[in-house]
Amino acid sequence: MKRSRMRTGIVALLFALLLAPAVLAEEHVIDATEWTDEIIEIEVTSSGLRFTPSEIRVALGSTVRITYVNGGGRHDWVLDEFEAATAVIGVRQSETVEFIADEAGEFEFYCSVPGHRAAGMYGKFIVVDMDA
Ligand SMILES: [Cu+2]
Repeated sequence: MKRSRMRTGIVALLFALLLAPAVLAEEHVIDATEWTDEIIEIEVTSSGLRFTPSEIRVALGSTVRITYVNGGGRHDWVLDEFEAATAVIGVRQSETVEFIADEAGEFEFYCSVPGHRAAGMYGKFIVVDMDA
């Protein structure tokens, strides 16, 4: 009895270990609110019509440098509220944009190629007022 329960536990643990990387890749969150570097440098990649990370958190007032590395297709990385946008680039190309996150709130970055945002090519950009 005891042994079979332990075996079930081990099988469950193995399953969790096997599944964990896939789940992390799907819902990758970067929380840079505690980063103390002068410039918050984050690499964003895409695979199909998905960005990774899909959620980025920074502290209000941060200087943010996003480097978008295109994993396939033709895409860009756009964040309207901070007037940040790369050009539409091809596979394995990259482009960097820099801006100051000077407004707190929850925003959405996306790909502006027609149909891509609607198909799920977007993510959350959250600016946290650490003094609030
Ligand atoms: Cu796109």
